[in-house]
Formats: sequence, C-alpha cells, structure tokens
Amino acid sequence: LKRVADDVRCMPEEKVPWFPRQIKDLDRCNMLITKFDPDMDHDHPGYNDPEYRKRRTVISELAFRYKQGDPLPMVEYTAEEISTWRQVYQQLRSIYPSLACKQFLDGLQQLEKECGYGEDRIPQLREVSAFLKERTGFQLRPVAGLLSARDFLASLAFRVFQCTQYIRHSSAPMHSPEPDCCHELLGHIPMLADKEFAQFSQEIGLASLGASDEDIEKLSTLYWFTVEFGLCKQNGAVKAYGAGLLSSYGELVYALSNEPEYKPFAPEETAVQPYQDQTYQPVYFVSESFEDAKMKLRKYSANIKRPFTVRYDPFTCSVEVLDQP
Ligand code: NLE
Ligand code: FE2
Repeated sequence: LKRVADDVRCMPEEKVPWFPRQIKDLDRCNMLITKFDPDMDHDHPGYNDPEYRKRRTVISELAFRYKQGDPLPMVEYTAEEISTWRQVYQQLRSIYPSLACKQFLDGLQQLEKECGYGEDRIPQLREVSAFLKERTGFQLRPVAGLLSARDFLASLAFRVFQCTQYIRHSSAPMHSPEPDCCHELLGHIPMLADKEFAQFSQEIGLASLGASDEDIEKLSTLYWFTVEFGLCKQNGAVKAYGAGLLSSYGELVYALSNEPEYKPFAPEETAVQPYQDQTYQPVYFVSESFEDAKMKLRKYSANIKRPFTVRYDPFTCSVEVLDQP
C-alpha cells in the first residue's frame, strides 16, 4: 500500500491542472461556455431581439470587469425585466408548497422576510450575498454566463457562488436552457442558506480542485442530477431540491408528473448518465431523503483520487495543498 501511495506521489506536478489557491485567484476562473449565447445561438429566444442582446452585453460587462473584493454590481432592472420576474415568481411560488423540499421552503421564507424577496422587485446580488454570508458564509460573484464545470466547481471550494445577473427573455418565462437571475435567485440561493447544504457544496468544490478532466466530467454530471435536477423523498412524497427544477415552472411540474423516468440516486451510476441541457431531462434521480443524497455525494467526492490533498483555511480564505512531491 505504501508503495502505491509513493508512486502516486511521484506523479509529475505539471500533470495536475492549475487550480485556485486563494480566493482572489477566482478572478482567473472565468472560462465561459458560449453555447447558449443569444448572439450566437440561433435557437435562443433572444436571438432576434437586438434590444435584449444589447442589454445582455451591458450586464455581461459588469461581470467581466468584476474583481474579487469589489462591491457587487447593482443592476437597475427595466419594467419589462421586472414583469418577467413577477411572472416567474408568481407561477413558481404557487406550486412550491406542494413540490419543493422543506429546506428550500425554509430558505425562501427567510429570504422573503429578511432579504426583500417578492414578486415586485428583482433582488440585488449585493444584498443577497450579504444575507448568505451571515447565514452560511457563502458569498456571490457575478458571472457573464454559463461557466466551465472546472471553474464553477472551483469557486465552491471558497464558498463563492458564481451568479448570472441578466434575466431570461420575456417570451420564455417558464424554462430557460441557460442560467439567469431567476435560476440563481430562486433555484440556488434558498438552498445555499441551509448550513449543511452549504458545507456539502464546498466539499464538492474542494474535491474538484486539480482533479482530472474525467473526474471533473463525472463530478459535474453528479452535480447536474443532484444540485440542479435532484429529487428526494420527504414524508412519503417525492419533492424537488434541484435548482434547475425550482427555477422552471414547466420542468418542475413535468419532473413530478410521473411522466419521466425515475431512477434511484446512486453516485457511481448517476455520474455516467448522459444528460442534455436544451430541454427537460428524460430521467431524474430520486434519493431516499435529502440527507441521503448529501451523504452519498459527499462520500463519492471524498473518494476522488488525487496525488495530494487539500484543506481550506477559513482564516485566510485559501486552500492549503498537502502531500505534494
Ligand atoms: N432550466 C432552468 C430554468 O429554466 O430556470 C435553468 C437551468 C440552468 C442549468
Ligand atoms: Fe445552476
């Protein structure tokens, strides 16, 4: 056993992909995936709307210019944007009580009480970030669009959640193939206000640092079927805890309609399940409980092999790397 460990340890360091060691290194974790860009994707609902595309460019600029530690940019949303938000909020809010998991409902209730959540205005990342920081130590960072899995997961290691700030096109409020502020604010933020969920999100992030491309692919597939599209049993009923479901009226209803295929959540199998990101998922993974999903995913990510180990130092917000050659 010793010998194996030594062999692994002698792996040349240049084989390990670069990863952030300090929170300010996240300024370099900004590799965007442009497949849903309204300027390039002909099927994007905003492709034929020059006003929308211009607006996206303006909001993207805020994210491109952002450096770690800057105050989060404020966006003055237009009446049309607020009306899209209102529609999304009203529709989803009416079905959350019967379809969302308890942790989500608790988080949302706190946000409505203490962070100005409601249908009349789009919450600003700055206030939401301050709210989360007090609850779970998570903070937000603006991002211009869909990030590479490696960069997105790496930021979680520092309890940083990368958030888009633009809103989906007004013609398609019920589902968006790409993240937008409805997805972040309604799907992710209530879950990130839960202490245990926050802890577990950071663990996935730490497991991803310097991992091989193959492991990143598996980890992001797992992330997809849990944090984004996960279902769990709760008091004898199946509920949603995935953010991609909780921000899409269309898919939330569909996912719990008994129409799609359901499989029990088992990390080894889930990690290699092919997925698509244009429309609703053909299959969802159901865990025995929210805690069960968390525990299994945690165990899986802790077992990812790397020739070193990492430890997060909360005092300096940096990652210590141990056992390097
Ligand atoms: N389909 C989700 C929504 O409509 O909000 C977004 C998913 C982003 C991965
Ligand atoms: Fe997401």
